[in-house]
Amino acid sequence: MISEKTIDESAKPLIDKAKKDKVEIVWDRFEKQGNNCDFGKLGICCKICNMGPCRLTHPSLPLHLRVGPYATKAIKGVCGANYDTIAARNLSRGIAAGAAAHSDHGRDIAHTLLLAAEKKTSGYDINDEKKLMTLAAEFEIETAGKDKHEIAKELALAILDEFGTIKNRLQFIKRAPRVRQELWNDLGILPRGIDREIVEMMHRTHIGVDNDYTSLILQGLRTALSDGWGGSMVATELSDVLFGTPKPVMSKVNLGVLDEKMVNIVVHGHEPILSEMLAEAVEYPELVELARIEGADGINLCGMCCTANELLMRRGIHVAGNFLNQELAIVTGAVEAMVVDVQCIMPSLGEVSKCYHTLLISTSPKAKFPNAEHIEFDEARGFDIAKEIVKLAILNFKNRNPNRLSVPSNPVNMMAGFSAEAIIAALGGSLTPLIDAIKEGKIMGIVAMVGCNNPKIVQDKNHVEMTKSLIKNNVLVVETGCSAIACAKAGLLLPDAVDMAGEGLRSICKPLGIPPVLHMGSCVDISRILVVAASIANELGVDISDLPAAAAAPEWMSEKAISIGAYAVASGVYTVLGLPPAIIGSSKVVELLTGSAENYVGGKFAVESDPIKAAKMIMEVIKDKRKGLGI
Ligand code: SF4
Ligand code: MSK
Repeated sequence: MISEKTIDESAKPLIDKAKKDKVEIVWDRFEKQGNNCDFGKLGICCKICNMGPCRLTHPSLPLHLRVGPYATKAIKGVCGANYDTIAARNLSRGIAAGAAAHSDHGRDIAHTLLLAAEKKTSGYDINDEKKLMTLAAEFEIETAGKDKHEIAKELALAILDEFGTIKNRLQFIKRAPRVRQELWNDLGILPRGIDREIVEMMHRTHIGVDNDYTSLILQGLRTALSDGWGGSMVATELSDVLFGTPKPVMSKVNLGVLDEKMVNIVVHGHEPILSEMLAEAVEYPELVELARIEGADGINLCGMCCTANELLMRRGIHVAGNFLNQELAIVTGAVEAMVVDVQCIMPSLGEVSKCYHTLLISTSPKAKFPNAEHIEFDEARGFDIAKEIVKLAILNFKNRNPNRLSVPSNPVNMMAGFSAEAIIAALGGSLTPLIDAIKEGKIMGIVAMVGCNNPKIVQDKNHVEMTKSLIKNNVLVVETGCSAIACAKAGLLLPDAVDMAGEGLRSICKPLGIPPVLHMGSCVDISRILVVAASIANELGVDISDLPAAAAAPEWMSEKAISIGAYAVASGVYTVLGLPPAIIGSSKVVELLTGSAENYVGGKFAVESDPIKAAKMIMEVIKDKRKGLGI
């Protein structure tokens, strides 16, 4: 049943159409999987060395896996690793992979800034000089008598140094409250270098290295912190320098943003580097004219997943959808080119695009796809490559099959662009009005709603229901990634959505003309949320863990989401997951992450798949924190 797959009205007819067109999409493959591997779900299988793969028996395994020919009697791996070591190693490796993805994205942006500073690119320059100067001051770069390119070069080099092993302390850590920095230092989880923590995590999880689950998890938290306060923050801040710091902007969202009469180009993935050039190229007069010659009304650029969020935040470019919408965009039969870079791009897209006329174009040297055309991106020729891609899309317009064309109508209006700077500007220049509203109880607290879609959950349902419940209880919700797109599709990212909010929250948002749910950007932009949380804590003279704040990832699926959850907890934030990570085979790892973690770092995980119950759990924590602050 389609209602068990999605609540997105623009997606529903296309799920039907995929079936009619005999195109296999994500829900079909999910169904074919049947039950997930029971050992995998519990996190008690290990394939770290070739004495395995090892799997351990467990009372919660189904009978046929405990008795009989497929059963295992082992309670330890061949090397002697127990439940706790195996579960902790698996989880920590997931954190390392997620942190690597975010941080390598950050490194690419830093590298682009360096090339732009050296004037070795085509199309890139310093866009936000104010942010450049703020960051230069933060990195103690002497600016007197230097031009912006010299300063940008020094900043890019200083930031590239954050990835290495010499400095021994990430610069952005200083943004956290001093008590938090001391706590991280005392626990031995203060991140030293971005690559260093990821590499050390991989080293520690090699066979026969770190075999103590607490020690593994602590290094997992340090690795995650090197993402949130390191790689992700680098990606956000330097993207702002290159492409501008977001300001409130109106846009449209859902698969209805595709236009039957236009050449449709969908950018999908995560990095703004190529997509920013494409946004310029679609306005290039010769290409606009070529589109007309080819019989189209014009060129329609729209986005998918976090590349969408990057373009939306800075340019108001329309958003076609979030993670589970990616194949459906092609199923419309109206997409001339889907241009992808890295992360969250389904390997199935090439197969799906073969069923229509869509060109799937991969662009990153790090990410190639079956059945895709590869046009490798190079910053030195950025604008030229973007024009080449747009031209290919235009020339593909004539290959559309009108009998396979079906674009949903009714895109939804939305507001985005809430960087930390934009929130402060909307509040009149400081966070004080927000802090006062929290103190007075008009705003009970702040919740960061983040993360993906997952076919295990009806698409968008938990993001939307949980958000609605929280705003009704006067909680300001800040969102990023696919969560923000989910709520945008449901109309929650509009100033009018204050009518769904409680009286207190409404009384704050309405006069400011802002929605009760603020879109803060892509997944790496969760670092913007950390900055706001740290600023509020600093203003109040408390730690982040004292704030009436929480985080939630109700439909998470990626390793990046594991890293995000881990740095939220390590930063002192109560974090509710809609689905459990694969650790439940180790009661000790579960207890550490959902219980005693709070004694160490002031934050902990909880798991609840019912969005209303999850919202209630968060409200309880928010009330407790308010009590703790005496407000
Ligand atoms: Fe098995 Fe140990 Fe090798 Fe893992 S590391 S596969 S538990 S022997
Ligand atoms: S894109 S990591 S599916 S949020 Fe950032 Fe969406 Fe999750 Fe990817």
